[in-house]
Amino acid sequence: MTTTITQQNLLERDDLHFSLKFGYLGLGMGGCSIAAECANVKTNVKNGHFPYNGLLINTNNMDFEKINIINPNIEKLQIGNGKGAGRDLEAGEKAFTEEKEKVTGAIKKQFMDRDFIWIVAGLGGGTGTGSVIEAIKLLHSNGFKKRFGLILTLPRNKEGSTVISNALERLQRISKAMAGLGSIILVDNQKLYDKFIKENPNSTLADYLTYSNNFVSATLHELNVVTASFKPFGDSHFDSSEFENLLKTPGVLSLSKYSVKDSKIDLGNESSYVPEFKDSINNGILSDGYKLDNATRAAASVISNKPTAQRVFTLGFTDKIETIVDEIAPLAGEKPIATYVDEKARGVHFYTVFAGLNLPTRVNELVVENNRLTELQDNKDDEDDVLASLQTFKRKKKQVDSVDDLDSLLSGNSNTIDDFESESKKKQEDNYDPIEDM
Ligand SMILES: Nc1nc2c(ncn2[C@@H]2O[C@H](COP(=O)(O)OP(=O)(O)OP(=O)(O)O)[C@@H](O)[C@H]2O)c(=O)[nH]1
Ligand SMILES: [Mg+2]
Repeated sequence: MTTTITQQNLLERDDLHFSLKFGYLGLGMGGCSIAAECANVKTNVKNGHFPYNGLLINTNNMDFEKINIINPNIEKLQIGNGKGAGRDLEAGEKAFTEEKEKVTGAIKKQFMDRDFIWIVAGLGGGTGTGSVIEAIKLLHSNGFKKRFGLILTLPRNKEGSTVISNALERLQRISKAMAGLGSIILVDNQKLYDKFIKENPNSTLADYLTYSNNFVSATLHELNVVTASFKPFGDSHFDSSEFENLLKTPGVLSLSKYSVKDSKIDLGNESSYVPEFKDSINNGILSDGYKLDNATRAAASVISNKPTAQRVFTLGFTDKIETIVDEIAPLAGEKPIATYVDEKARGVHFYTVFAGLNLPTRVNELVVENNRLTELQDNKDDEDDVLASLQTFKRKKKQVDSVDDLDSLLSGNSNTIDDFESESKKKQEDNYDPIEDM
């Protein structure tokens, strides 16, 4: 599967550096799958074959078997009964809390030397979603204060009301605590899925999940490499410590990338790159629908090979990029623009990061979808009410107007209310089969 993001073959090179040593704490099936993929990144760099590590926590033992682990620095920890939390938030939370000491020990052991930890969970299930708040509290109070962020997936519309309401319940609580956390990266499964099935109509959901997990992994690794590896061109610079500050900024992080052929950029003609660069910012990589003018920090990095850099990275060009970022995020306290030379680059690559954002409009959409499903359920309940009211229906007793009728009444052969009641009782019996009774 191809990801357009690794055009520079970053994984095959041995001449790269990393800004931060990431540790990935995966919670639940989705969280563990993404965390493993991110921690599996393997490079040719000496003493950096596996620059990241991971701790995978799940209540479902079998799920660990489904995860592809190539990095020996990834540990697994089973909590709860080994059978999963069955989309039950409380069960997931309980499993985590009950084994807090074991988890704390594993976290300290695994992440001691890490610069930054990502808590990763797929929102919507029982284990990951149920334990994410406890995991936040645990890192916060065990030496990782302000040194961790969240990677959370947002469910697709068709995943059902339990999944959507689980996700919204925890998002609501997380959003209230956002000021005390590092950055949050949202992976919008609906957005990535729509794009994926359009391009791969014959693929499966499992293919999509693999693709999306690779995509998240490549995005984070690429950003981490870009900020540390390449020679700044000119005096503007965006370095590892600034990258770290971005990640530590409370609020949601929006990431974007735009790659274009070297020859396409024509400085005499802004339409050769400006509209597409702006679009890339609004479309984001992993999620979109942000009010970017709320950003408290922003950064843009542009990379090309030397001949292109000498032609393109003029004062006029960096001024243009700076103006665009400034117009989009006027309130950002810092917004460094940096240009770099990567001798091996093919094409020109624009990366932007906007930090300190509020939740995106996708969350609104999920609330609307949740309300629609609740309303549907209410209407369904109304139908059930019709049945229930039918059960309470009482037929008026027949007027006794002849001797025959009186006889039948006395003999118990009449078709009266009692019959109806015994009928409905029968219908409530366990083995009652409505089809047989038709
Ligand atoms: N991008 C991506 N999303 C995933 C993946 N697996 C699950 N998800 C999303 O995460 C949500 C939660 O699912 P799981 O992670 O399987 O749930 P869990 O935390 O294991 O919870 P329980 O199984 O209920 O104990 C799903 O509804 C999906 O939207 C994955 O591999 N990649
Ligand atoms: Mg599970």
